[in-house]
Amino acid sequence: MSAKAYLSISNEVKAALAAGKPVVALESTIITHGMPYPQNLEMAKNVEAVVRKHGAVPATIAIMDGRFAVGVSGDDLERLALEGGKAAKASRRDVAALLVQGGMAGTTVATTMQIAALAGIAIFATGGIGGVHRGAEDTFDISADLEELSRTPVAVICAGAKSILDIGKTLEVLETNGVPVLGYGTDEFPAFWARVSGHKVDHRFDDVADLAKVVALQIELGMGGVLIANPIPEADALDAASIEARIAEAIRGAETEGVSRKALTPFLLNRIFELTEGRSLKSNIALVENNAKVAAQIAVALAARAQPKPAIRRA
Ligand code: PSU
Ligand code: MN
Repeated sequence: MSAKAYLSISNEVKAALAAGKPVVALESTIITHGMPYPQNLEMAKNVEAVVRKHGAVPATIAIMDGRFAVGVSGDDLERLALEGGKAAKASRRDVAALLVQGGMAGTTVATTMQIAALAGIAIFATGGIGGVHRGAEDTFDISADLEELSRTPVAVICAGAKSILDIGKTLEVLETNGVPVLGYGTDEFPAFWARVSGHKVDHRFDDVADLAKVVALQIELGMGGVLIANPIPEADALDAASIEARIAEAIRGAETEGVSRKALTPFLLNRIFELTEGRSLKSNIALVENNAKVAAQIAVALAARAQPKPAIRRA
């Protein structure tokens, strides 16, 4: 049985894919482990609306009842959002076990990429990717997202990486993995809540049609994924110095409480939301919506071209 046997694609997404219409994949760890209820559900619905407004069909991806669900909506979306951190967090290594257990899981960037590729979706919007954690020289904590980007033919539109990570090391690993890091309207790789990080992207593009060309070519060449960095809108950005102090405090808390491995990112996100009294959450939602808009525009540009045919497609 192939991995495709586990796919459950909604009728709307299936019809859009069959007709070559633009589709944008959306992840779900951001729903289960990235934000509290009910803001997570509201965010998920708003992001889908943004994708539609810009001419594409949204496909929220999760593991539901032991299946790869593509186009999660309605009651299922509500169930996932309510379950929150009690649901599993599915990275690549968890997938087979979770399918066997038949449960519900938020899919990380890595797993959402895998499932999107399986379904034939090339464009995926998220908030921030996982990466190399600060202190990784001791902990070895490097997100599986970075490896997935090197092998799975999907373009991920993000607002960079949070500085809960070591952004310099994250970019080094992406370089080692051969992942193109493109800036949309920026020379700098953004730092999630801040528009700048002090680190450059590999290539800057100011036109979504050009980004679509690069994505199509990367996929045609069978060279894996693409990371597109789209800075948070100016009006929603937070003051870099004050957020940095909160991040440092959250990391100290994780160390004191001995939080590590897959629990670390959700712990830090939650602490930072508390420490900023929700301001970080508001910005987080704004940047995801902004990424959904750009992803939809790229998907529209890509659909206007010949459909990319992946040279290699692996689950
Ligand atoms: N970074 C964020 N918000 C998030 C995540 C990362 O700013 O919600 C989620 C994404 O789903 C990402 C995952 O793929 O956390 C990375 O987890 P880990 O570091 O355990 O690989
Ligand atoms: Mn990790």
